Amino acid sequence: MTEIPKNHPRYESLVTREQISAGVDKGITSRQGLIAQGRGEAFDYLIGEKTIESAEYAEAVSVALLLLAKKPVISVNGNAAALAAADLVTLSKLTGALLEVNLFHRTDERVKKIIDELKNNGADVVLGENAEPLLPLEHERAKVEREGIYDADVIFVPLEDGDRCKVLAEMKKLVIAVDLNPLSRTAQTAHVSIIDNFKRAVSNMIKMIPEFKEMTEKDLWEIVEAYDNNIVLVDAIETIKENLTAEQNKILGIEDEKNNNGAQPQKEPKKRVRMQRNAEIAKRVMSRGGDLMME
Ligand code: PTJ
Repeated sequence: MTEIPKNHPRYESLVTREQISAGVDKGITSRQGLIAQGRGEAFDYLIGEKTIESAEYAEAVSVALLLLAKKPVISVNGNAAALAAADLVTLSKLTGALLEVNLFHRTDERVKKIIDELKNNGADVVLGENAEPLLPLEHERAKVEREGIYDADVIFVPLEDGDRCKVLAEMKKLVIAVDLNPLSRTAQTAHVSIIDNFKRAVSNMIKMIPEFKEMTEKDLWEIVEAYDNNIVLVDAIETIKENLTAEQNKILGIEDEKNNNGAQPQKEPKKRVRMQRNAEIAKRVMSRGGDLMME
């Protein structure tokens, strides 16, 4: 691995790149995973390389859902394993979710290596080796374990491809996806779309769990039912637009709203309003899945 100096302005991003590249060397990550990471990085750059408020909100709802689920499963691919194997194991232990390896560029060897990686990071059981083509898909992601993804009520899918996300949603499963691209089919098909860097997302979720575990089921359902995924998608796109406008203004020498008479920029209040609207539009996306889980 290339040594990245800690004071490099883009330290986190470069370390992540090294992790993915090391994943390829270990045979965990596919070469295509390098390209996927590049696309993710580009969107992370546009989003500001930080967890935006709406993403944090989606992460909180995801924690609530994983705790409420009867059979939650975390689907692990080559990129997720290279970036955050230890955190995925922690998330699984804290929520009771099963870990299952599910790959687009599937080889038995890579499945085995990812299972070993998760076990080396503390996992007891990892599904994936006995997968059968149970999903109506023409590619290898169709292969899932009956006891795992096939039977799950809530599935957490980092860096998904849009096809499987759609199929899982059609099977009435609740899908939580992490994808930095708010325009991707995955982000637009999932019930909860976390528009955040996968590493930040999982780490944030782990930190939230103790507080959520103190809550009653009723409180958790309230959080879930008040959620509207469209607001999260719109907010991510809005953030990108705002960031691009700020960059444009910088080049044109136009003063930022922030610098005008020291007043706060419009961004925060505007966002708050968008979030508050959320409660009013409650029970649209999530309540459908919620009802299913209550059956
Ligand atoms: O390990 P496999 O064989 O299952 O293959 C995994 C990849 C990721 C290669 C495969 O699923 C794939 O080709 O995915 P896509 O279609 O390139 O989609 C990946 C999505 O994840 C893109 O929309 C990226 O913007 C997004 N992405 C990439 N890196 C990150 C990310 N989102 C969050 N965090 C990241 N670190």
